[in-house]
Amino acid sequence: MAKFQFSVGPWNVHSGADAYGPATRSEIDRDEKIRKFAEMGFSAIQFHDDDAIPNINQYNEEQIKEKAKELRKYLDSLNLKTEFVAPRLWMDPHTKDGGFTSPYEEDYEYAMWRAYRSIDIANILGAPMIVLWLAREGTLCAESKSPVWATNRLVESINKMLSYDPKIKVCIESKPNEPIDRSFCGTMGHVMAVSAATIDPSRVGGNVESAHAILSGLDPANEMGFALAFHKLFTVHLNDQNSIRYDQDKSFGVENLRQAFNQVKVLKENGYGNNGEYVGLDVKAMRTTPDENSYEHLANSMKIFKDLEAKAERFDYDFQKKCVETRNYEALEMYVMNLLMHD
Ligand code: GLO
Ligand code: MG
Repeated sequence: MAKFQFSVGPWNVHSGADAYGPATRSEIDRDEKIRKFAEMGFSAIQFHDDDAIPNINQYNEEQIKEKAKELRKYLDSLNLKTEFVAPRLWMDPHTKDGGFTSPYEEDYEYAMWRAYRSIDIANILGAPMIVLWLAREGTLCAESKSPVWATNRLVESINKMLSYDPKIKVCIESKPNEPIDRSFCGTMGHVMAVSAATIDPSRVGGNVESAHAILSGLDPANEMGFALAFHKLFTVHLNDQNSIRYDQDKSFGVENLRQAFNQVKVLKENGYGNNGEYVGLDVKAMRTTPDENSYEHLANSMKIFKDLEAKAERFDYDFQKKCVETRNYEALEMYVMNLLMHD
């Protein structure tokens, strides 16, 4: 069985600015972060289109491809793969009201331009898919957009991406809210339904982020299991989250170890990774973290994952079966507690 391989994005090391205060750490150069990720044992990098090509709006299609080729050389020199490219539509003034579901035609055209460019960049970097985190595809004012129209527009937009490139996969990262109030594609259930409505469902899947599932009031391992049942768990964004509040992106497992264990277990049980899927981390350092510990949350998340993997390895399926046969779920639960609490 393939060993789990890890991936991460440059945004996972950041300067600590939040909605209420400025940066608390110095900025680190993108290529320096990437070099450090390789040293830490990551196998692949996740990119926003404008992480790969900073100031992407200033360049034409050919220039973007040329710049992507330069980045590819750097990644090859470090023996790193690219997992995906994601159009960072939420940052641009054109898409302040969403892109694929913007009521303005010019914003829609711009969003599609960024999606096509992301596909071009993914092809050059050797990534099989683009990720759509649909940050602003929803409403701030509930009456401003029809959810029926918006859902159909989303399917239409994905169909255009699938037609633009016959091989590219489109992976939707669901999230119920933040920064938008009401998202059109909040859970894996939504993602699977959108996938089924496209012209090639086999190329449209999901990215389960632990924190996003928790924000939806759902269990992340169950969300992963649901997508796995349809062979559509294209990637994961592991992290943790204290209940339904602002999106926290805590280190994996620090808030709810049993829930984290079950995520590792469902991935392991279902051969996740055997088709080249990565264990993606989407974690942020706490704002108070000093410069010298800028990467610690990543190292911690990886260590917690690996330690839980070792626990999952020891999971006694015979005992589990016996407990189910006798309906002794108290014993099964205590077995899991003991497994997690003791060596
Ligand atoms: C925010 C998302 C974000 C995406 C990333 C890739 O809530 O989790 O980090 O995963 O931008 O599109
Ligand atoms: Mg994410």
